[in-house]
Amino acid sequence: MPQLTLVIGNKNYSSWSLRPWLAMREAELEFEEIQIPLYTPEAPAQIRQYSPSGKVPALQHGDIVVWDSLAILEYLVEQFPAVYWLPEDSKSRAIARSICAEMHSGFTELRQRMPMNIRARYPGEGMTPAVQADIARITAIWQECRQAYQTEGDFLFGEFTLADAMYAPVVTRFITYDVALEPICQDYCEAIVAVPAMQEWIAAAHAEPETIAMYDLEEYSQS
Ligand SMILES: N[C@@H](CCC(=O)N[C@@H](CS)C(=O)NCC(=O)O)C(=O)O
Repeated sequence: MPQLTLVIGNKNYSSWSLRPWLAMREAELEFEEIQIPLYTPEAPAQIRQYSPSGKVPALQHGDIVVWDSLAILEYLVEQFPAVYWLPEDSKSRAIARSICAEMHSGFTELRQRMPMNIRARYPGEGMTPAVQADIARITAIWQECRQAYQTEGDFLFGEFTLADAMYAPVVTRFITYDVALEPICQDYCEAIVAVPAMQEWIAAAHAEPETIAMYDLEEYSQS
């Protein structure tokens, strides 16, 4: 089996990197990790060594390179069919794929105004009517899924799937910006944070020395 290598950015800031990393960890795949601190003078050239788009994440599998988080997840589903990546029945799979795609292409206001910054706490920052609308849609998705699958486990479709990996960075944003949630969504956030691989990523984010000034609001910084 060819070697798997995932190229990622800073664990504190790189939400797109977290998604495939978490999915691969939960799937118990063995992989090497290459980490490139983002937005340094050297970063663009370093990233282009691995990723034609100049963005992370990128996955190397032998002589195959896949870039862009959603393409990486699709590739993993194809290459490792024994892993429980998605719910089994067609209707649930259709919903799971749709909400993964909706995350990938949408929620731009939330992503821009509440960037992932795991070790920071910025209560109330970033909230606008458009962000509120993104949050309302995300929490509607979560509520619908949790209500439908709550007897099967703690995640969106009961067992952990790619949908949970896609929404995990939203969970960290809700913590950083102290977004008030209904209990059902709060419980879901707690379930995501409790995933051992998520704990590992969060601890690594706290241990990283690098900072990215545009994502750190000095007045609230705890460091
Ligand atoms: N659509 C891409 C987005 C990738 C992306 O924007 N990655 C950011 C880090 S989270 C990046 O590489 N930024 C570095 C840069 O733009 O120079 C995906 O889903 O992977």
